[in-house]
Amino acid sequence: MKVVTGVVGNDIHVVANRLIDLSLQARGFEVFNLGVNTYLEEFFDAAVETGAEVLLISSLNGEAEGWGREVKLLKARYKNLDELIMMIGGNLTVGSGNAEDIVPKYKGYGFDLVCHQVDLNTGLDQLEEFIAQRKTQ
Ligand code: B12
Repeated sequence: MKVVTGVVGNDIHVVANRLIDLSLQARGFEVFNLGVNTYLEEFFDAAVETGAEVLLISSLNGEAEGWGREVKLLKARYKNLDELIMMIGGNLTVGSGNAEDIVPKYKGYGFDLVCHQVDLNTGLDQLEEFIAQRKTQ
């Protein structure tokens, strides 16, 4: 299964991005890693170009909260992305914040899976469960 990943916006925190790339590969995914400083348009362009089934976005400095609001509007401009599984994780707000508030907000932005300050492997387990459930539907 193909996954496009990267760190959204003007965010240069690269360590988790490298770990995500390696961990996805270890789980058998084909990874297209756009790295840090990636804009939303670039994610959607890459999803179309590669035919990816999953878009996995990281945000570590918290600026995804700004970008997130544009997700639905932008995605609607692309054809054939209705089935794209949308996942986001890292530090999803600036400063402190709790998952009870943050998760519904990002689901409203159009993400299927939201992992605020969740360990990477726990998040990737959730992704695999989500994919398995979708296959049975
Ligand atoms: C190293 C670091 C830097 C380095 C980055 C070097 C580099 N090129 O990577 C430098 C010094 C450059 C830096 C700069 C800044 N940083 Co900094 N940085 C850190 C620090 C100390 C460690 C980050 C790291 O690499 N951790 C190791 C990795 C493995 O862990 P992680 O990033 O947390 O990722 C884990 C999880 O989040 C998860 N994960 C990540 N993405 C995803 C996605 C999914 C889907 C899932 C499931 C899980 C997942 O997986 C990882 C493993 O479990 C953190 C504080 C900390 N202790 O975490 C601050 C921190 C991330 N930085 C912060 C800030 C504010 C900045 C600056 C804005 C500071 C400034 N005023 O200039 C700038 C931002 C610049 C920019 N344009 O982005 C804040 C962000 C706070 C927020 N969100 O509100 C933090 C949390 C520090 C703090 N407590 O204030 N930083």
